[in-house]
Amino acid sequence: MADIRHNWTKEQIREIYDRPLLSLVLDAAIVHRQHHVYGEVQISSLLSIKTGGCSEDCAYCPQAARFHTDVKVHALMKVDEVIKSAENAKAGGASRFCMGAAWREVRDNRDFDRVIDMVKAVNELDMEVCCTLGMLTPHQADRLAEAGLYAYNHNIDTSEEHYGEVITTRTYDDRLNTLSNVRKAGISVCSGGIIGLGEKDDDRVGMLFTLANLPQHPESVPINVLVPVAGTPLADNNRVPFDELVRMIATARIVMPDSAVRLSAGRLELSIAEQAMCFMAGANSIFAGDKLLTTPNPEYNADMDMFQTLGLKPKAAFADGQPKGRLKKVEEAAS
Ligand code: SAM
Ligand code: DTB
Ligand code: SF4
Repeated sequence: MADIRHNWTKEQIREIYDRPLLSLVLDAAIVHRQHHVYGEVQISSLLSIKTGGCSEDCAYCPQAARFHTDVKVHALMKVDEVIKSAENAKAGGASRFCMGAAWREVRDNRDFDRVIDMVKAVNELDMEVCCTLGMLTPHQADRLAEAGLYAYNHNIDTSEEHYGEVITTRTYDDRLNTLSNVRKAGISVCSGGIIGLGEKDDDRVGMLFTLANLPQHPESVPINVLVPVAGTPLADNNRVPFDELVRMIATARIVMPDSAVRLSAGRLELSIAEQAMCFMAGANSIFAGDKLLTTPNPEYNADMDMFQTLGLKPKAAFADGQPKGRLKKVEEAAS
């Protein structure tokens, strides 16, 4: 088994990232096989519970109010609509249900109370409940944990150095602070980023450096390929060549051996052969269903055909040893 390390240097990560592609994939596949059930893939389903009109300026995002995109603003959904959607996702084989809101941060108001009700209701369905709602205070993280939230997604997106080129309305430290609040509340952490934002290879390495040196690795690391959306500042960015995605996934797998590495946004542009290489390089989680938050994703049946072809199988909910309900609160765990 590979050591779980939190003292990676950028040079060590860069050396891995630069290995000849097939050697890198083989190295990652070995780590993957030692730390995970090879061929088992976690399936998450996404639902945008509050869409568009966001006050932030994330240059990639179709939901930022300041960019003129085709996204229609939609207020927070009703609890029963969300339950129906979660039931459909479960019937389709998803073990995790992730609810996303186009918010800069959570506010302590009736909308948050309603999200808490959604979390409780989806938890009752015996699915792993996940949310991505923007920045959280310690108290808000605690309320979510009490309601049965299993995981919280909050991406650092890129390196600390490149962050200001992409987002100016919040800082890298704001992101890290929320991740720390989530961790302390005993919620499983999901954090990764996007490639194709105009970053250099060193920024990709820098992003993995930040994640891999957190006091505890995120349980889940989504690697998104930019979905360029008309009206956003990054709409005309060059497409990321698939070998660079494979490199990123393989490097994430090697530096965070126990984490689930999620092949996230951007799958619609990848062939089955290209996705197969990502799975071989250590990806063991996907978003399934024909929509991400606002952009399209492969059809569910097409994904199941791909699973059949590649000999992959969906992972059951709560199969990684984390029981339903919150992880031990950090201060409790330490005492
Ligand atoms: N507003 C919350 C936040 O920013 O944390 C939650 C929703 S936000 C849409 C969730 C994540 O989606 C972002 O952190 C970003 O990594 C990803 N994302 C947004 N737009 C994207 C795009 N066009 N392509 C790829 N990933 C994208
Ligand atoms: C993540 O890392 N990727 C998902 C999820 N976490 C919330 C979001 C991808 C969004 C892609 C653009 C869209 O559909 O709006
Ligand atoms: Fe808002 Fe999240 Fe989109 Fe940024 S990524 S504009 S915070 S919805």
